[in-house]
Amino acid sequence: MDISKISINEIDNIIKKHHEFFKDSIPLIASENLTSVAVRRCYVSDFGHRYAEGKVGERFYQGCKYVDDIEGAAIQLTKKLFGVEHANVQPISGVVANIAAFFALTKPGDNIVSISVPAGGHISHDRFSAAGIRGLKVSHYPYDAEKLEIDIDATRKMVLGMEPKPRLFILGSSLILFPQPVREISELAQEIGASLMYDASHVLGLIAGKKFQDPMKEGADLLTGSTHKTFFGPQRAIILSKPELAKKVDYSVFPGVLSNHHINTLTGYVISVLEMMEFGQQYASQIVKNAKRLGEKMHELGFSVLGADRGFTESHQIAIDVTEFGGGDPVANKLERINIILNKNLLPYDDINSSGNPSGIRIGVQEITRVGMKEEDMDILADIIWKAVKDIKSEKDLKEEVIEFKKNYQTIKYTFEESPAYAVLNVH
Ligand code: DSN
Repeated sequence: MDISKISINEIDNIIKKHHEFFKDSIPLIASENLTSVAVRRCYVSDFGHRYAEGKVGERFYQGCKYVDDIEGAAIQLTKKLFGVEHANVQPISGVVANIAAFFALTKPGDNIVSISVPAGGHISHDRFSAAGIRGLKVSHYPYDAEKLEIDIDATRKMVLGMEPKPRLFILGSSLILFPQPVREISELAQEIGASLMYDASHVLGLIAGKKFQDPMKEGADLLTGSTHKTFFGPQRAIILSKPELAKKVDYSVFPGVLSNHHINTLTGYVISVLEMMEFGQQYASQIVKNAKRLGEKMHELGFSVLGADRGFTESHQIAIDVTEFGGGDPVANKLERINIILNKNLLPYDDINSSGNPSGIRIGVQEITRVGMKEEDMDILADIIWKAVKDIKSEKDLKEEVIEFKKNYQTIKYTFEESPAYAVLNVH
C-alpha cells in the first residue's frame, strides 16, 4: 500500500474492507474465533487505559478497585467452569502463558519432552523459540505418524535412558485431532519426579463444553490455554494448576513475564466465560459433529483426510494431505482466491524444513459453528473445496457461490443476545 495516503480515514477504510472480506468469506483457521458484541464492547472501555500490576487486593497502582472486581470474577468463574482449585487469568497470550509455565516448572538447562512441530506441537514448545529461550533442552516424543499418536513404549524407553531425566513433559498441540495419552505420560512423569503440562490452546472451548479429554482430571499438573480458539473469548490466555503450584505460577506470571495485563480484554473474557457456562456444551457438541461430518464428506469426495480409521477427528480440526494438488501452499492460496480462508500445515510425516509448502492443510470449524453452520453445511463446503482444487468450476463462480452461501451465516450464536458477526462496532 501507498503509505503516503495513510490517514485516519484510510485506516477506517481498511478496517471496513477487512470486515467485508470476512463477512463474504468462510474462515476456517483453527486458531481463530469470533467474539460476541457484548465481549467486543469491553475492548473500548477505560479499562484498556489502566495498569493493574500485582494481584487482586495487592496492587502496585492506585485506581484498581473495579479492576479487582473484574479480575476476582474472572478467577472465580474460571475455577468453577474448569473445576480446578487454582487459576491465573493474567497471561496476555498463549505463548506468554507457556513461558510462565516454563518459569514455574523448570530451570535453565533442564531436559524436557514435547511433541515435534510436524507432529502437531506448538512452536513455543520447541528449542528454536520459547522453550529454547528458557534454556531448555528439548527432546521429542517418538511419534507414530500412521496411527497419529505418541508411541508410549518408545517414549518410556527414551526417557528412562535419558540423563539427567526430563523435568517436564508437554502435551497438547496445534494440530490436534484426537485426545492424547495424558494418564500414561502423567504416570511416567510421576515415576521420575517430573511435571506434566498440557497446552490446551486449541481445545479449551471443547474442554469447557465437556467434549474433549479434561487434562487436569486425567493427571496434568498445569494447563495453559489461549482463550480465543475453540474458547470464544478475546485474544489472551489462562493457566490452571494444582493448588500446590499456585504460588509458583502466580509469581512466574507476575513479575515473571508480565507487567500489566490488558484489563479491557480481561473484562471481555469474563463475559465469554458466562457465555461458555450457558451455551458451551451445545456449542462444543456441534463443533465436533461438524468437524466429523466435514472429514467424512471430504473423504467420500476423494480427499486424503487424516485419521479416516478413527472417525477423522474428535476435535474442531481436520487435516488433509493435499500433496496430489501441489501441496499445502498452492491449495491454501487457491482457496483464499475463492474466499475460503485456511492455512497450509505440516503433517506428522513432513520434514520441518518443508513448512513453506507442507503436505497438508488444516481446517477448523469452530468459527463457522459459532455463526450457526450445521452438518448439512459441511456437505456444501466440502463440495466447494473439491470443485476448487479439482478445477471443476471457475474461481470466479466458486467465489460467488461462497459469498452466497455465507449470506445465511452473519450472526453470532451461543450468546445471550445474538449479534452481528462482522459489523464494524459503532462506539460513538
Ligand atoms: N500457531 C497458531 C495456530 O495453531 O494456528 C497458534 O499459536
